[in-house]
Amino acid sequence: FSPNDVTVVFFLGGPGSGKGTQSANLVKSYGFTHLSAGDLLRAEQVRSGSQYGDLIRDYIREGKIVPMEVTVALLSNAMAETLSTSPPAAGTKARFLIDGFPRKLDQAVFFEETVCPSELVLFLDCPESVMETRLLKRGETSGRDDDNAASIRKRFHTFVETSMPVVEDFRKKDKVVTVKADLSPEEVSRLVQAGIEARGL
Ligand code: UP5
Ligand code: MG
Repeated sequence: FSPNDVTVVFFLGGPGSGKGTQSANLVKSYGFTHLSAGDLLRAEQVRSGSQYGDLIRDYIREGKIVPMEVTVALLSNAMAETLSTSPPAAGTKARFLIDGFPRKLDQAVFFEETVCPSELVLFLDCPESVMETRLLKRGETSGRDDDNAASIRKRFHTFVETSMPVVEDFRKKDKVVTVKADLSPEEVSRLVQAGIEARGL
């Protein structure tokens, strides 16, 4: 597909900041197609015949970032699939909310050069203590391999060291809308919507 056919918004924020929760609202209110890089990786991990299953499981449990060739292929395939099954009306673009990607500077560059430049970056800003409480609670029932104290610590470390520089880089380009995320889901949702509308999306 051509970059001219799509609008891409990156949705970033630490582990447990609420990206998945808020994405559901944005799909309803703004007609985005939600693509969570983590969800796509978890689906690929359990897909029978995948050559990447073991690799993805190990990376996720260690809170490390899966090599970008895998993630970018999953994302661009999902975008192509959406465009072919439900093409946008003539004269309009398909809108994609890409949740949890890019997590490393070179991934941002690679995606924007080979797939499509982003229009906007939404960043959920949340203290680690709040995210930790949420993830430990979710871990009681989520079944996610990385919702345990040891993996959570590693995810936070990777986020600070490797993923925040992506946000800072987009900030320099004035592409980032930062939203305070340690509020109720409803309050965060209102702030996210206000941020999106202020940017005319
Ligand atoms: N919750 C949400 N909002 C709340 C609120 N306002 N108040 C109170 N509670 C709130 O929320 C987390 C929990 O908090 C839920 O129980 C929710 O009800 C509650 P959620 O909306 O799921 O937050 P989210 O930010 O989506 O958290 P998630 O755990 O999905 O974030 P991660 O970024 O850690 O996970 P992701 O799935 O994106 O990635 C997992 C791993 O995959 C990475 O660590 C990495 O190993 C790998 N990965 C890559 O390698 N490359 C990629 O590009 C992407 C992922
Ligand atoms: Mg998520």
